[in-house]
Amino acid sequence: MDEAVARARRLIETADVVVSFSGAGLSAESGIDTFRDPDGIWNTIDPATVATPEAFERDPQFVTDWYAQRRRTMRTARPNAAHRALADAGIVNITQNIDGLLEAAGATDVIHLHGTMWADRCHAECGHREQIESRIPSLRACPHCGSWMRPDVVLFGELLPERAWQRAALAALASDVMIVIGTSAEVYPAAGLIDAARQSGASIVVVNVAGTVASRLANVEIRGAAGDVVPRLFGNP
Ligand code: BV8
Ligand code: ZN
Repeated sequence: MDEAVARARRLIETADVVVSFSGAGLSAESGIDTFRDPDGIWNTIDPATVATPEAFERDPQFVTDWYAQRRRTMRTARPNAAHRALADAGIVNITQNIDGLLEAAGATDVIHLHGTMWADRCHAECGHREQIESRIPSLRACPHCGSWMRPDVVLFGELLPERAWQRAALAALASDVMIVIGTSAEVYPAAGLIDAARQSGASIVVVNVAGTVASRLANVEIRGAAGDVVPRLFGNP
């Protein structure tokens, strides 16, 4: 691993623009379940029953309760050393994660491709949105239009937030190095940013405990846990 870390550090230190692209593996060491690992979320529940607009319309109470249980877990989670290193690096952090741990670590430029757990929005998209502070809400009607309120996350089959997508695409295309951390790179269009960055000349550094479809795009692949590896990419022990 040391040789790969040294190569990755040279790429990062000589780059003008470095961005990160992260998935659930970035937060695994903070105690938040991933999706496609053997003990992952999608191995315990079918995403078609909780993570699609049809599932929500079919049973809004069930989906709301499922997200409430994930919010309770996420609320106790703390940033790990990888979140802190990315925050301290002052780079653009593109993430698929909805847990807010990069901001909790002090990151100021985080692009959320799949939304956030810490807000609810109107399912009918009337524009009403509410921050979730402490109390985790139960199912309730939108006070503006009477539709249902639901987590402000991107469900399967839903479009990604336009502005976030544009910002992420520009950042990926402008990058000299993209550090791909803790993602299976199987969910589109988000995962397409890795190849887009590579096609526009970026070097790809992949940090993962296992091989993924992103492995074939990597200039440097480092097998290891994000909390161990990412601080070392920025010169921390
Ligand atoms: C879209 C909800 C356009 C939020 C998620 C059929 C019908 C409709 C759409 C599709 C279809 N077929 C394909 C699609 C497109 C679909 C898609 O890509 N599906 C895939 C699965 C084939 N995409 C969409 O639907 C997207 N929208 O396309 O809109 C459109 C619109 C209308 C009509 C047609 C098209 C929306 C995608 C967003 C879906 N939302 N979840 C939530 O509750 O969280 S998906 C879910 O996957 C999360 O968002 C997550 O962010 C995302 C990616 O997963 P990862 O983060 O990579 O996590 P994973 O567990 O997979 O991997 C973890 C990795 O970490 C592993 O590699 C592991 O080895 C590693 N790891 C573990 N521990 C560590 C570690 N690494 C380092 N250190 C560690 N300690
Ligand atoms: Zn509404």
